Amino acid sequence: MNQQLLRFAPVAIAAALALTACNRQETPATKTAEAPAKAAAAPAAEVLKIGHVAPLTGGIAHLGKDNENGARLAVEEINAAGGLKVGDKTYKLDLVAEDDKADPKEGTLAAQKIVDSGAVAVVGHLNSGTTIPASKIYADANMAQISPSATNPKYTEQGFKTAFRVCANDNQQGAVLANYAADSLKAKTIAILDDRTAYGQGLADVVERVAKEKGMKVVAREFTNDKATDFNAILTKVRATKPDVVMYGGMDATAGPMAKQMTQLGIKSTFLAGDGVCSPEFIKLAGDASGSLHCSQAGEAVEKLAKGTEFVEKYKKRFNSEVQVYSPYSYDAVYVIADAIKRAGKVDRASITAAIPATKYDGLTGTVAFDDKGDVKGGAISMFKVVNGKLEYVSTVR
Ligand code: ABU
Repeated sequence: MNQQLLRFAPVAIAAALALTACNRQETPATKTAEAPAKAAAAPAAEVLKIGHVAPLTGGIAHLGKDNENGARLAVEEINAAGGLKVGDKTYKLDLVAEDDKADPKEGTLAAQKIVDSGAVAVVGHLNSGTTIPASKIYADANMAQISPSATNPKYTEQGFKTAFRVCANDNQQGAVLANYAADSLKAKTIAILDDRTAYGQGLADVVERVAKEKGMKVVAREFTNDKATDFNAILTKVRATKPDVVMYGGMDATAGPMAKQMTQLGIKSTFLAGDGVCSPEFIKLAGDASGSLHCSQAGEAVEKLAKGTEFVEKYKKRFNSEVQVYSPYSYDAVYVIADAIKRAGKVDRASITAAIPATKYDGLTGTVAFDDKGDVKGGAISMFKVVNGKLEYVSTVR
């Protein structure tokens, strides 16, 4: 069945077709949650599994844990409020968390584990490089996937009716970064580096295209990888071009040492980066070199959200750590799944997937609704700069 056609097919037809596909793949672990018709013969499951996948080991484990914490907070709140009432049953939610190590192959293995666990929907993954290959596995299982943080546009351009994201994407983010460099930083020249991941390279490509459209001169285009620690070779080449701005498409784990090495090499350029770098962890890693950073997040700044401060305090109390970037979005992703289950009145994967396109959920991050591809409607990009060792909000572009 053509996935693109399925997205646009009437919901009832899609649900019926998908339910058939889902039942074909039913595993012992999924039977009670997947087949309400059999509930009369056996007691309905009282636990409903929601998957979560992110890197929990490796250089960006702190970001993966942040995503997981946001989802866990929502699950705990729903359970503490009595669970999820669906018809005459009440379900407690159970978060099934997997580690994809930010690696595309591990991402597909983790996705298969989530499918096999009997989870009815999944929040994740964190990285575009894992989210995109995993999306085929969830699509084949007709399991709704909501990424809180994967920003590469390709994720929702594949036509999978199961793929959704609650943050903005890199077509938006890259354009905002390039416009900010030209209009706010008044940059005339820009050096662009990336880590060759789906996210890093994709974002850098958009920045390069829009920077050129804005009349900026791209004086260097270099790349590294997402495990590198020594950037002296490429930074020495960059230094020779004397750019007003150095833009990096990559994550905070590499950007921190990169910023330090820029300072050591005497590079005075403004450091510009996207959401993968725009975290408190970057400031810890870069230390005194963090002050050159201006960065974006692919959503509204948590301090600008009506219940943002309350969320930050709740999070700190529960996990004894600070919000990094996307926990507000993984928190909302769980509530979006819960909302879809309530509206569907059913707990099988197909019914949840069929209900999500009609979402209009007033969440922590704003009103969540999706366009035809599965991207959040009205996605915001927020700009920050580092001032006195803290991320300071600058502006939001919608
Ligand atoms: N959006 C930044 C980090 C996650 C990713 O898209 O790879």
